[in-house]
Amino acid sequence: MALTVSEFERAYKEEVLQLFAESWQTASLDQQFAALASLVKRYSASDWSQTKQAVDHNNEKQIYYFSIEFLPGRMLATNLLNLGILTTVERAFKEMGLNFKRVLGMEVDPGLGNGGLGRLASSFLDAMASIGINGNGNGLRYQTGLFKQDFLNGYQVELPDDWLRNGYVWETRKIERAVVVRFGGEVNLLPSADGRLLAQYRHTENVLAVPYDIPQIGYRNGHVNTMRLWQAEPPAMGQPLTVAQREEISAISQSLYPDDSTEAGRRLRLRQEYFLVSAGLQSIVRHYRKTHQDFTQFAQTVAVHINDTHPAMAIPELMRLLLDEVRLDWDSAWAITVQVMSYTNHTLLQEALETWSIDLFAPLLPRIYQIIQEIDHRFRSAYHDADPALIDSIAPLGHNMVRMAYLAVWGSHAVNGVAALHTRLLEESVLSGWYQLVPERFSNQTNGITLRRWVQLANRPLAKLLDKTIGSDWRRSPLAIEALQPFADQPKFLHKLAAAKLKNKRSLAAYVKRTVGLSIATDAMFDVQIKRLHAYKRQLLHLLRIIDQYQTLKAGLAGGPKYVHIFAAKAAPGYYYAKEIIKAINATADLINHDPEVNQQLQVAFLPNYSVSLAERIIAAADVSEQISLAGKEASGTSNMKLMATGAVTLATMDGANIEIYDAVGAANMMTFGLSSEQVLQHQRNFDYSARDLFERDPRIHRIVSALIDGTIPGIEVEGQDIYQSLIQYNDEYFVLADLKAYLDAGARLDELYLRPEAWGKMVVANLAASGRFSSDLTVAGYARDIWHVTPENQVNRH
Ligand code: 26V
Repeated sequence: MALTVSEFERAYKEEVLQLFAESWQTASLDQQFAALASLVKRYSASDWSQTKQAVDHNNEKQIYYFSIEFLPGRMLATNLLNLGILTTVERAFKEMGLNFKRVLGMEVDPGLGNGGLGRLASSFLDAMASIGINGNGNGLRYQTGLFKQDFLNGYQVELPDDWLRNGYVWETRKIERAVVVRFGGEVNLLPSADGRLLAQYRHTENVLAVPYDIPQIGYRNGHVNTMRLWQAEPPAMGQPLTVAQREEISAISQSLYPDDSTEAGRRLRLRQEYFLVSAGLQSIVRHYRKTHQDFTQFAQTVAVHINDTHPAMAIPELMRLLLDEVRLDWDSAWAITVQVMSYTNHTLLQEALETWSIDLFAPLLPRIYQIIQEIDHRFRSAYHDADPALIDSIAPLGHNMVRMAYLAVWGSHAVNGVAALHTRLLEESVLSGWYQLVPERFSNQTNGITLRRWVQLANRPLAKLLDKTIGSDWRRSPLAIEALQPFADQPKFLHKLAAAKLKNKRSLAAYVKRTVGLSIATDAMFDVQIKRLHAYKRQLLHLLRIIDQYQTLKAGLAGGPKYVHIFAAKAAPGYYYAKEIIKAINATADLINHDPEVNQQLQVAFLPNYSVSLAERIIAAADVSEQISLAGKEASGTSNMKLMATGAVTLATMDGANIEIYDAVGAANMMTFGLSSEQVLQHQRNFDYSARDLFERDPRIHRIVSALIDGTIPGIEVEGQDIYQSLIQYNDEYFVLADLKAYLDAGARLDELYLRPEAWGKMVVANLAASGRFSSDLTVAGYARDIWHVTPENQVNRH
């Protein structure tokens, strides 16, 4: 939009006055934020309304991205950038003598997700708006988000995230769009006048689903989509409810599950999933009916994307609506459902694949269960001449369970994995039976990231340098950054690049000092591992390398660059082992940071409360990106992409999207090591891996691992012992010791390169130049073409 600095200043001052009866000079930072955000919302309102009108008027297809998690991050800077008024507003704030950065910092960072899956959902919403697709988010408005993490004596403590305390400026409550979601009770199928059975519900628990809409502003294209979050409330009318009944209802949107794996509270989780799905689909069907007489156009105008299996009940729920409310026959309803639905799988880990026991499922969702039985029955009959053992092993119902992934594949016309290796492994293992049956449904759509957030906003020194060096096309066309490649050989440019990195390191160092009181050396290599804490992600492997570095320094064998190891990671509250690793890292950090014999060379900072906004601070400052999961376990990873896009060099196993980064940058510009997924599989099949052998035979490994139990690291008597046992006694499930030697060697090679600034700079440039392909704009363009069958208004191409 067009806006001059003085126009904006006038509007802003008036906004402060109107909202708070306060002059702009005396407004608090909170008030400054609220006024600016409310102006931005106003600026986007007409585009928002016009986008919605155009969709209906032209009967355009809409994508609904169903996800139990979203991690949007702070939205003010993004919205200003996407409206095209960021620099205008910055200038105005400067002129008024106000601190723009601090105002941005006043915004809450909604933690409505756990990690990569939720962040991906939000990056897709940004991308859909930005390439001009009508794509809406459908999620839950959790009252409390993911816990806030703090450390007490090195242990993780969890604090509630009361993110709505001061209201959420971007949302609008739409009570007139509320729908009722029903649970439990009984269903009777009664004969009706049309000769078909009519589902009659009795004694159901009725929950009011109230939508809150948030605008999702496209990048400088006037396109504004909607993220809709549902809140569960007791209905205003009907039977009076007891306090306990009301609480059971509110509990549905009360809090985000901090772990997808715990047994506790499974019923509540199932209620959350159905609530999300039923509310979303009811509102889609209701909206469609406003402009259509029949359902012949439904699949041409609606696509529902199922983000992991959590919303897979969208399949039977749409069937329910089409059968019971629209009164279509089964075959028509099923044909529409399959055309509408598509499903992304996000994990190969068996323990994370969702199943529901029928004992739990059937009483809670009786009609949905009936429909799933029918789906299962018809699936089995459709393949009656196929191998019965195969069909039995992949049917939606089996072993007294509803198997959500299988239901999702059968009810969708498209299924995808999130990186090339992940998709291949899905086809070969987790979903191999399905791949045999319906191979044409499978495709790969490698994940992507919102480069605008991570580079344009979170790395201003780099963004400025890019503008000066190759012009500003890269801001709109992600692949335009390839023009940077020739500068890999220009020492002057490399010098500027290093200066930009140093600036980011200084900002991060100031933050580290402020928050954990540690002064980190900004002339050190910043070696970063940021992601959820999971055994398979192997933060432990990183810790063992730090112990090795410590022991080397203590032995008086210096050499190598200065290091600052930076961690950020939350552990699920019930994940005991992950919490022990956190304690072990914190204890090691304490030891190292306080030892004057080593702390000039080596430091370790574990920053509490990893979140989107903390990631924005860390990533810009990173030199090395640790992506060291056991091969075959990390579906994709996305911090790997964010870090390479900011010029960090990746130290990685051949896992997930690391492989695609490797393909993009070439062997010379990334450091890979370790077992391949095939080798891991082979060891698992042959039972020929012995961690104890490695420990006993390799003196270096022996020395490193022993530090966990011999008192070297004070304060981890219990944790050190447990971790040691997991490696030696229980034979190291995640092959940490198997990869340790290769990891140390790869690290040493990286050290040598770091000590040669020109060689390092060259690698950095190669990474930056190759980063464009990981834009989620391109990823989403792939979904649009292969899965949703829509054409973006703004053309973006991957190749
Ligand atoms: C994994 C595990 C592992 C063991 C115990 C419990 C548990 C629960 C959930 C999960 C993963 C759930 C799905 C998920 O978040 N997948 C992540 O999706 C990202 C976006 O596609 C992808 O980059 C990550 O590699 C993938 O882990």
